[in-house]
Amino acid sequence: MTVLSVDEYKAQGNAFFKAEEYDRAADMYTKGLACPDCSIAAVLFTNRAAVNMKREQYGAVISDCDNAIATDPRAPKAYYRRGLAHAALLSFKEAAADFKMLMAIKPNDAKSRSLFENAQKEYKRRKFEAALRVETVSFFKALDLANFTETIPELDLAPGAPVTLDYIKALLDFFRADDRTLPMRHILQLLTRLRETLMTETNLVDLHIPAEAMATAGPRRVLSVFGDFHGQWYDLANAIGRVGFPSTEHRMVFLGDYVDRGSWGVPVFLTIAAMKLFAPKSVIMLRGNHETNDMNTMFGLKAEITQRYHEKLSQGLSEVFAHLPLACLATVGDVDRTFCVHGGLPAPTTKLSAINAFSRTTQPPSSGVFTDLLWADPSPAPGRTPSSRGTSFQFGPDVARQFMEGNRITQVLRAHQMVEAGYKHEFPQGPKLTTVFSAPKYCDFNNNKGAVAFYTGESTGVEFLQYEAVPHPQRPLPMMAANPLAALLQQNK
Ligand SMILES: [Mn+2]
Repeated sequence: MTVLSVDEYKAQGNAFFKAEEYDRAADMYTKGLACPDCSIAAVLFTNRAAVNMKREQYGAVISDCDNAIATDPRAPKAYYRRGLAHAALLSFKEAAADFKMLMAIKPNDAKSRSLFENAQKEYKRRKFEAALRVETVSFFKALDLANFTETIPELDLAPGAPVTLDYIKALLDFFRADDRTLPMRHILQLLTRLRETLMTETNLVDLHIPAEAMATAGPRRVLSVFGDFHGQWYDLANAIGRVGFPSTEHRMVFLGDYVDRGSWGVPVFLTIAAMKLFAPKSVIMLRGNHETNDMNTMFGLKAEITQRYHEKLSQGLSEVFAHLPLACLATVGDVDRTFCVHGGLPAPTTKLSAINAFSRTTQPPSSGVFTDLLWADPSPAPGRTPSSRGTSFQFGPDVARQFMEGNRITQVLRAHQMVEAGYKHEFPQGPKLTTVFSAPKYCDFNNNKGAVAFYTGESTGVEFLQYEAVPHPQRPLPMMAANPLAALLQQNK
């Protein structure tokens, strides 16, 4: 292997960064930092922070910037990136402190001042809101369907009338045609029913596909498992077109992160909701870390609602999100006990029964089983190590093995991370744990494929369907309008 000079590692890292090959860019900067004569450590740390910003690993951005600042206490880009990462983690007080330093370093820079003022404003606003927080009347009590008269006849659900396959097709046609905004009346009808259905489910849902059902199905799909869609409705519609609709024979598990980032979070969530209402026992909708108030404020859903829907819808969706179950145990053909979850695994000694032992109808706490299920990531490093996201942990193959053996789980399917091929086997030496990501060309600036995990009646193990992104109308990303800090995060500048 050729050993490069520090400057060559930097140049190569920058070239990979420009080519959007972020893992290889980070690798070059890391190698540069390991050089014994490294004289540009602050630059390399700051550049690696930019890579981690792209990878949405805000905890890692902060630690890289900490290191850069320790080497060069007046490195403006380090304060800038650390400030943005703090904002992404909703630590606006820390963000404001970083932007204040930036102002001190660049006294006549208007942009630094505006960053500081925005962070401080957001910090004060949140403090004020927290102080005012009182029991609010449920969205479902406060809003009367009779006040919303605009209807689309083929989408009007009379009380007691079931959601049919024709309804789902009409809903898909509606969203597809001219990128239309669904009237509140129909949103309320769907959300009211979805909330009631979700209330009957436990935190950990059982989904049993007996061997006889596999034999009867033959080459047809019996189970499809979808990862993040993040508001990419056109890609969701494409994926459904490829795998088919749900039915009593074709079960579906959605691993969460329906909203934020993309421009069509509300349509993604409502389309999946309609499929669940059509086949409630066959379609399982899990909660992702983006089905939470903090994420929705910063990453776009709230802005999407402000731009296109009734302002109160934020509260309504928040209430429904809080009823989404947190994990699913799918027994496929009486053999594969597949644990489905958005993020990852909790502490290795956790029993499955512990997942049902708390109330989920809140925002996730700062740590514990609830938070690990939504936020944790796998890592080749053994044990539980600090997460580069700043929330929950990374867990190694040893942790996964212990948790899986202790609960007789044969396989884990999780989402939460963009992967180039749309799916990725995280532990080549075992145990079987696979990331599934269903949003191709994520955020319109990555080059990844999307994938859906599936079993047919003839599958001897999980299979994957990969697909490319499909065209979508041009609509400014809602995050750009959320606030100036969110806009910078979206651009990853
Ligand atoms: Mn996620």
